[in-house]
Amino acid sequence: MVYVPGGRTHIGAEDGTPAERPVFVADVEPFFLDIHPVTVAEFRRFADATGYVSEAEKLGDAGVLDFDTGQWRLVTGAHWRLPAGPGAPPAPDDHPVTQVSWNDASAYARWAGKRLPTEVEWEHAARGAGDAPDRYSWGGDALIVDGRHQTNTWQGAFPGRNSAADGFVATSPVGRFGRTRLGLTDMGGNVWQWCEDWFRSYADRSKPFEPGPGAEKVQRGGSFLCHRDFCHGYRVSARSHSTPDTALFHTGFRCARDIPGAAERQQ
Ligand SMILES: [Ca+2]
Repeated sequence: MVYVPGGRTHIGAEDGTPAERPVFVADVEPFFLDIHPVTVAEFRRFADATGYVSEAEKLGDAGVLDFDTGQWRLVTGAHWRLPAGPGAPPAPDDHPVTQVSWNDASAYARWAGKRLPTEVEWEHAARGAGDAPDRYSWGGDALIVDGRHQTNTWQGAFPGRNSAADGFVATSPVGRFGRTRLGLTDMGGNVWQWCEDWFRSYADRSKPFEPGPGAEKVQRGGSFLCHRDFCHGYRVSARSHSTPDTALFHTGFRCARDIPGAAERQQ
């Protein structure tokens, strides 16, 4: 894990989507954050040790995007071992685990003695724990630096033509892209990552909230499906959301951990 210093960070982007506004200031305590998303191999160790059965495995299907139409469909037999279904190759060990619901991610985190990050922690870390105004977590505003792709996203026309100019049609090995100034990777692109929070408007963030049926959890980071002209979800301020029982083949997670006594030491 990486030590993420505490500090004051502007959260959101006034030039982002409506969900990213209004920008607010947050004070964040130090914490540890996984260097990269939880991998298929790591999730397998959890499943083997505990006998855990994921929600997609219980339901018998999970969400896969049809690259040609851009439409999501439920594929029978898709789950974290076979993220695109039985007709496609199994998930490689060193890729981020996908087809895990928020509930699955939380169960893994508890087993590992960790927790999911809050979205404020996630953005604070993506901004280098230094309130960096950069659009992207690896710094700056460029997707290609010195001829190298900095992130695994969608190149070409969306939908219909995924040119995979970055080398990957779907997920990529963790650590391949986007090293940040804190040493984190995959904080933009590859897979969306579940956060602890319920998804709410920033304008309502201080108001009482009781999650009802259909309430959704926050996802951060963008994925291999994100196109710059559509969701552009790999910006540090971008947000997505889904119900906590939803499993999709472009969504994974990474874990955080508290530093005992950090809040007291910071005061
Ligand atoms: Ca790609």
